[in-house]
Amino acid sequence: MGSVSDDFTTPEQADFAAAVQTGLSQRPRTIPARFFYDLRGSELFEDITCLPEYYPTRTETALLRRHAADLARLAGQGRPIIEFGAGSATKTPLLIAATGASTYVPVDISGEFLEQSVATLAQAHPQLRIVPVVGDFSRPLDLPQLNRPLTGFFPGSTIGNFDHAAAVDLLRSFRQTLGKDARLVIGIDTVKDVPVLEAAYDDAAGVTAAFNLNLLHRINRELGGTIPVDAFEHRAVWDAAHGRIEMHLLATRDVEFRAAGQNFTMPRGETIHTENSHKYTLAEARLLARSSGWEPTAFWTDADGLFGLHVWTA
Ligand code: AVI
Repeated sequence: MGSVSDDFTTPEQADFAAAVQTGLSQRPRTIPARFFYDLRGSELFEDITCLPEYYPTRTETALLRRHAADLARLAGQGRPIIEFGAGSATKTPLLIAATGASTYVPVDISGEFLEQSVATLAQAHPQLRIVPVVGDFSRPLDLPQLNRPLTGFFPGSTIGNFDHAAAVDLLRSFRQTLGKDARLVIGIDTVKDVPVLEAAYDDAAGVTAAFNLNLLHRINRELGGTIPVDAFEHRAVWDAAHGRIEMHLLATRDVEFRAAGQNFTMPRGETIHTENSHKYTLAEARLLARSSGWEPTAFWTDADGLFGLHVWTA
């Protein structure tokens, strides 16, 4: 019998297998949220962003549109934009147009995903210089030669998927990567009424449920899993103590299965914790900026206070 790294040959598969082995063996059981995003998971996430209950995407997009003139003034005009993540076909062009950037540097760990989004952007903006960087943006990066200072872009409240300590580390590392006089345009979801929050993560059409359950299908597809997916249900609950929505997969009966070369048993009622999505009040968001070496410069929200768009200065 080979070890896990022999059985699951690509580095991505070995990483996934190791995370599943460790995560399903501990209590509470967890699988890190980054494993949601295989091809199917990425498609489902795109569908989530269009759901009526999922307010973040359309609210942030409207804020980028409404505050184009403010962004031109405060986010740094004509600077190269470094986006942490492969970029969104809608939001990225809005920031580029607002600030008049002529160079765009998307940073993503997945070369394939990066290629796709670069191709879409290049077609729509033939005059834009696009310099994709394949790399892990959670570590300080060496960027190509660029005209400094730089403006970073981290939309979507992706910061919310990191625990507080990890969020501070990440934002510090952005600061280091971006360098002197940098600006960061960052979208951060706000704390709001619990029913609104829970509906955003448990929509009526069941798309978020499918996104969560896809993680189990992915284990079955890629790691020789025998998980009876029909025995699991999606749960999304607001945890007031931590200020976050937690997503779980709940076993609705006793189950036994194999995954990543190991046997697991789970009694009915136990869950696998799959994601945290932290929400920040304005005061908490400012504290997050200052604890990670940034100075909060500007903040905009919509009439209902559903989402926050911030500009920070290094
Ligand atoms: C990517 N991230 C910011 C999303 C969020 O809202 O935390 C992921 C997501 N999970 C369920 N719905 C959306």
